[in-house]
Amino acid sequence: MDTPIPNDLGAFWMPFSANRQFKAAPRLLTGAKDMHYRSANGRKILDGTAGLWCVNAGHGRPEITKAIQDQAGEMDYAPPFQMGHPKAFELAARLTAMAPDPLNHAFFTNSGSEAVDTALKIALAYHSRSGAPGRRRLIGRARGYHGAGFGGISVGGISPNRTNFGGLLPEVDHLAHTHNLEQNAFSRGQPDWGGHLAEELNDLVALHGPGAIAAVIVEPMAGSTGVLVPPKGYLERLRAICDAHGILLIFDEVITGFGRLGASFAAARFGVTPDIMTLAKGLTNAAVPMGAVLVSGEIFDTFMDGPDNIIELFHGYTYSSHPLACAAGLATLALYEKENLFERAASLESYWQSAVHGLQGLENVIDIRDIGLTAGIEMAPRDGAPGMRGYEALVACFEAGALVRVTGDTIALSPPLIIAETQIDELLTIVASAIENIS
Ligand code: PXG
Repeated sequence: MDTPIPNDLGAFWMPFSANRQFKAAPRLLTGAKDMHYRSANGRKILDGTAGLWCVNAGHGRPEITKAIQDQAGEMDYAPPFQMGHPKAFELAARLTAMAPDPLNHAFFTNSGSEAVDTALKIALAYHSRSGAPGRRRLIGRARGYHGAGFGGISVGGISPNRTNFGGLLPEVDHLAHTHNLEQNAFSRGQPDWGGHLAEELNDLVALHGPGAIAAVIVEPMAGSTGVLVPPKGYLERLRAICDAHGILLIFDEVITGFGRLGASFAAARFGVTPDIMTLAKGLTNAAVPMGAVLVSGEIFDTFMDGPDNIIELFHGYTYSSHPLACAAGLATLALYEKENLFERAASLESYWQSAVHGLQGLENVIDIRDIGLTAGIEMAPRDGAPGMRGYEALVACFEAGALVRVTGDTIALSPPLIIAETQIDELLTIVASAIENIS
């Protein structure tokens, strides 16, 4: 029997959505298991986006469900300020054990946006406390997405996310993005061209002086603006320039963490370790909201120098390290390990790459890019109607039984890491026929 559809969609102000367009023709999801959603009218929808880049272990995993249920029965909530509960410490220990050295300490938040704001505040406070209070400038990158908080939209580089919201944070600059169709269209994996773009950071150091920049924040692979894969040598160069000038490097791994790129983190895949890392999404397989900020021992220790009875960082949230989120996180990390899901993603990468690049040659497709289990398939915008081809592709895929994500006219794919090769074929067949049917 079909699940009843709510008859009044008016009250809910939907986030990052065209509310009126959606409510005129709603796409409601009412169930999820493994690789599939179920729509309100009972159709099975293949999940090509792991929800929103977050359900890395697939939907409805019983181990995670049970851990959340058990925790809810045992203790629903514990205050995180001046109190603790065991799973928070356990999760921090497990998470930092997975992360590259020296990222040895974890601060918990409830979302990626909060993780980013937390990371920026930690970076500023670190310099303040280590004798360099003049380091207040934050550097983001064009086309970067770092969540929806004021910190995140200030360092973020997506214009509609920034306009209408006042003056934002002062003392922010942006590096150029690395997307270049002329040089890099249809690159497989990391593009050859563009490593030199990191040198712009040197220009900003020269402009503002050697002691002005606190931190640089980048997504190692920019997800939201359409899977922008770092050019060869780019991240390495950023790291070297940061080191040369005492600038903290922050990797926003909200999307790239937890196996998405075929390794625990992008830092491990690319062999470049940041000083601070932001996480969310796959941390709990998205079953309970949670984010985290990992910091190096040196940063943490800088805060541990005053009297023992003084709070070291005046920052935190009511739901930091919420017991249900910690339970979900522990079960999720255990599942990743038990099923070797990061290795599985790595071993699927070449099959995935061939499948997505198989769409080259379709009408209007001007670029295909990939890394790990992600892909961006970019279509030329229709004259006078940018974004319409993308939206029509989303609707056509949904009607044909696949969930994809679009940003502008780029289709972004990021399936759960449990996807089978036959399901990769099915997903790409649906995407190809959607593109073929769009004028
Ligand atoms: N950083 C990055 C790199 C993200 O991708 C956030 C921070 C913010 O996380 P929260 O949990 O506050 O949403 C994100 C979120 C998309 C899309 O369509 C991506 C995100 C959110 C919404 C849509 O690509 N990523």
